[in-house]
Amino acid sequence: MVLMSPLLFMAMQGCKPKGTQSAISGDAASKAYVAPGKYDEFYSFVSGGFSGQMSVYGLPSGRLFRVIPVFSVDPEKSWGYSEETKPMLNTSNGFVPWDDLHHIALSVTDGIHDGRWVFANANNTPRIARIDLKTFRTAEIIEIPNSAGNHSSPFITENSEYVVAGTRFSVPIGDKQDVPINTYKENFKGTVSFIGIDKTSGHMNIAFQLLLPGVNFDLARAGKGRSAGWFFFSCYNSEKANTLLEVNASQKDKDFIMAVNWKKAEEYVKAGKGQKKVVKYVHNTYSDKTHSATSTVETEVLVLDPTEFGDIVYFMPCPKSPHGCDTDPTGEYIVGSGKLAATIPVFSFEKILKAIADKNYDGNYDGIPVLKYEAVLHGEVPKPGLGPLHTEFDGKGFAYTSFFVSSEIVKWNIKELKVVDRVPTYYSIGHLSIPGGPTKKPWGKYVVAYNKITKDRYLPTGPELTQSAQIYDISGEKMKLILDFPTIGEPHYAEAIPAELIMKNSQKIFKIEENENPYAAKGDKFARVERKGNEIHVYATSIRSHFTPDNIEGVKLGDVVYFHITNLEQDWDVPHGFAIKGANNAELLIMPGETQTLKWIPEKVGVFPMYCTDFCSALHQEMSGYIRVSPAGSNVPISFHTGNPPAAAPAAEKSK
Ligand code: RUQ
Ligand code: CUA
Repeated sequence: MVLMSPLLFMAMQGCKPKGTQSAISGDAASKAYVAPGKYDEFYSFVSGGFSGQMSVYGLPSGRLFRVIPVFSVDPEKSWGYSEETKPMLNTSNGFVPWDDLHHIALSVTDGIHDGRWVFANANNTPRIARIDLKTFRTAEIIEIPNSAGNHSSPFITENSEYVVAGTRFSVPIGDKQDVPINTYKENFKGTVSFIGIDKTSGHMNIAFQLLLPGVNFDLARAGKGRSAGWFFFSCYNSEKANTLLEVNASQKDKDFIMAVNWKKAEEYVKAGKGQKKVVKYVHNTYSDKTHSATSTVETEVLVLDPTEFGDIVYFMPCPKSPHGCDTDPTGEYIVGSGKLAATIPVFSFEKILKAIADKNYDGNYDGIPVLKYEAVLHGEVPKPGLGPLHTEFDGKGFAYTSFFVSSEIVKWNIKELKVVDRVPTYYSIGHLSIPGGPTKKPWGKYVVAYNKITKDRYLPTGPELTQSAQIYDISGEKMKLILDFPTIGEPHYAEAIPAELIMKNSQKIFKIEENENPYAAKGDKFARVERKGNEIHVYATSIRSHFTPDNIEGVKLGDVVYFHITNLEQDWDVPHGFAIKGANNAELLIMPGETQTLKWIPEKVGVFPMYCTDFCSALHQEMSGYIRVSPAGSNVPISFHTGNPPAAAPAAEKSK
C-alpha cells in the first residue's frame, strides 16, 4: 500500500463546496440576459477538450454560436470528409481523425487582442492549428516533431511573433528510439518549440526547438511589457519518473518554472547557431482561393541545446508540481500554481534579472542554472485554498486563481498578496477565463469558470453529464455568480474578446469569380459529367432550388464518382448541402461561392437519389436529383441534364 498525504488524496478526489445550490438573485441573473435579437458583448472561444474542436459562445449570455472543427472530423461541416478538407488532418502518422484540444491563444498586437486569428493545440498527436477569424475556419495545422503530448501550447508572445509548443511527455529524441522505458533518465528528453507566425498571412513555421531535460512541461505564458522577450513554462516530474507518476513525480518539494530568454535564443539562431536535425512532420494549409487544403512533408528542424549557451534558459524552483504559470498584465509578476502546494508563489521579473546578473544560483539541473527561490520570489499568497491551477487578471491589480480541490475562485491583490474574495464553483474548476485576462489590457467584467465535474447542476443524461461553465460578474468588489451554461466536450482554456473586434471582419460569402478550385463550375453552363478511365467527375452547381445536373446516367459499378459541387449563391447565410444515398461518407456543406467534393464508390446497381441537406428555400425539398448506376459491363453512355430531358432513352440504349 502506498502512503499518501491527505492533500494528495484530496487532490485526486476533488471536493464539493458545502450546499450544492447557490440561489442567485433575479438582479444578478439579469446581468447575463441578452434580449432576443440583441448581440452579446464578447465572443468566447472555448476549447473542446477530447472533442478535438473549438466552440464559440457569446458572453454574457452563454449562447453557443458555432463549433469550429479543428482536429476532429465533423460530418456536419464535412470537415475531414470532403476531398478538399481531408489533407488538413494528415500527420506523419497518416490521417488522424481526432485529437484532444486544450488551449486557446488569440493573436495579439502590442499585447492586446487584435481579432485576427485564434490558435489551438492538439495534445495527443502534437499539432498547432490556426483558425482564421474572418471565416471561423481552421486555416492551418502544423505538426510538432520531437514532441509527445503537446500540452504546454499554444501560448503566444506579445506581438504574435511566436506560439510555443512544450512537450508534456519527455521521450527518446533522435535516432535511438527503441530503448527500455526504465532508461528514462538517460534517454528521455523534453523540448519546447517556437513556432514563428508570419505578420501578414499568419502562416506558421517552426523557427527553433530547445532541447531540455526530461521533465514534463505543463503550461506556459509569454512575458509582456518589461518581460516581453521572455517565456515562462511550468514543469513537473523533475524526479524524472516513468511509472506511477502520481506518487513518484510528487516526491520533491519543488519543481520548476522555466524562464526562457527567447530574444537571446533568436539572436543565436540568426547567428547560425544550433543544429539542423532530420525529422518528419506534416504541415497543412487551407486556401480560401482554391477552397482546398495542401499537405507538405517537412524534414528538418533547428535544435538549440541551451547548455551550450548558458544564457537562454534558467530554472526557478516552484512548489509543488506546478500547473498554471501566468504573467500579470504588467509582465512584472509570474504566478506559479503548484497543484499540491499550500501557497501561491509570485515571482518578480526584476528579481529574476537581478538573480541572473548576480549568478545567484542554487546549483544546476542537467547543466541549466537553477535560480535561488528566495532571490526571485516577490512573495507567496498564504493559505489561498487547495489545489491552485490557473490565474487570470482583471487589469485593476487583482488576480483570480482557480482551485480544483477546494472548488473555488479566489481573488487576490497582486502587490499585497492578500486574498480579498472567494466564490464556490460547481464543481472542481479547471481553467478560468476573464475577457482579455492573459493580455496587457484585460477587458474585465466577467470571469468564467470551466469546471471538471458537473454532478447535480443539470438534468441527468445518463452516465455522462453535460460539461459545465459558470459566469461571475466581477465588475464590483465581490464576485457574483450570474449564469451556468453547458459546453461542448470537456472545456479547458478559453479566451474572450470584445465582439466588435471580430464582427467587423467577418466574411459573408466567397466571391465566385475568385474561386480557383480546379473543379469549380462557375455557372450552370459549365456543369458537366466527364469520364476519365474509371473515374467519373461530376462538375455540378447548386442554386436555390436545384442542382445542375440533377439526372445523371452512365455510371458503372467499379467507377469512382467525384461530385464537385459549386454553390453559385452570392448571398450571406445560404449554404447548400449535398448527400447521396448509401455513400460511406458525410454530406457536403458548401458555402456561397465555394466548391467542395464528395467521393462516392457505388456498391450496388440501381438509381440513387441525392439531395440538398440544408433547408435553403421554400422549394428546398425539391432540391434533389437521381444518379443511375449500371452493371460493370453496361454500355449506358454518360448523359446528364436538369429540366428538358431528352424525349427518350439515349440512342445507344435503344439499339440493344
Ligand atoms: S489543463 S485544468 Cu490541459 Cu490547461 Cu489546466
Ligand atoms: Cu439547397 Cu436546400
